[in-house]
Amino acid sequence: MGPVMDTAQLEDTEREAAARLQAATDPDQLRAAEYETLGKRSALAAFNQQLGQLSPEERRSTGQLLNAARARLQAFADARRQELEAEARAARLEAERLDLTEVPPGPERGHLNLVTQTRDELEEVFIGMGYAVAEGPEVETDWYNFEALNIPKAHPARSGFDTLYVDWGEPGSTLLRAHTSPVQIRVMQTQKPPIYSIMPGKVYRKDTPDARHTPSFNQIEGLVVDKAITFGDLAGTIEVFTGAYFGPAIHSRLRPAYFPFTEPSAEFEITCTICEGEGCRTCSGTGWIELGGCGMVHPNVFAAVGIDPEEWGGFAFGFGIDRCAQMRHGLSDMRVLLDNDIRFISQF
Ligand code: 2NM
Repeated sequence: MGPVMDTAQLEDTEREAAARLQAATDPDQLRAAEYETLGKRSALAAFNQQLGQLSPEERRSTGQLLNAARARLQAFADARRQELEAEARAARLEAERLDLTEVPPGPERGHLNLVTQTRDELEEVFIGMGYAVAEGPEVETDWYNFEALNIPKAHPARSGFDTLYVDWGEPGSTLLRAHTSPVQIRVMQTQKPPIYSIMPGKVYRKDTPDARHTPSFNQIEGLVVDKAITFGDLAGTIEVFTGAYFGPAIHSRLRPAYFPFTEPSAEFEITCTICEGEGCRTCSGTGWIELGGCGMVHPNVFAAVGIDPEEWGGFAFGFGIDRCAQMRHGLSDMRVLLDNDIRFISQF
């Protein structure tokens, strides 16, 4: 007869096996620990091999003890596996997490370009006065850019000196718009009066860049078509817009001028924003700075778009967005607006 099994030793073995399983920190380690504690070469298996040396009664009761210990250890190992797999899954999710709402903080954050900010602010002023905002193509036809605007065939602007023509269709038929007035023509063709609209956008001229000119710049033109519109309405509109954008210290005045598309026509000046009217180098001591042009819509323009000039009247005006930004911020050289130099851009 062999030795009677030492149940205290079995308890120790079970405790050690449980500690070994608990010590595993990932599923691979757990598999190794299971092999060591429950496998063929484990201390537990060694107990099983001793069973054969026992009497039949002892074998039954000891066998039950061993089976119960094995079942508890296996259950413990299974629970530990679930725990470790859940931890591994949570760690992987955390590592792979992407925060799509993240916004880089502080000065690294981008913003709208100065010209866009200026355009948005000017649009707000006119929207506040009841105007709609219209847009149109930057590549235009001779008809929309010149003909419909009552600009004669012999006008110097129609020579290749000022206008950037595009190599498309008949020579001289297609061009980069030199003003946003073609959009006003398109609005009058497609909408019935009353019309209160502004047309902001890029325009192109064959200019060599210098401190005061860039070959592409931004313009806003405005158009009103309604009954009983007077020159006084035009002057009042320009005065209100000037004060709303530049501030209550800045006023406007009109000076007679000539444009083919308006009659009568005027250039408008505003109080010099540098000296507020005192007279300085920027305004050549006059206290005034020229900003744009305006006038009452010419009957020939109304005729081109099929609006009856006996029934409807209107005024139009135009000015540079870039020039507004220049005067608000004291820019001495317009070319900085196209340079894309981050040292300039990030100041606004
Ligand atoms: C200006 C100055 C004066 C103008 C006129 C028209 C139209 F389509 F009604 F004939 N559009 N824009 C106009 C008038 C533009 O810009 C300096």
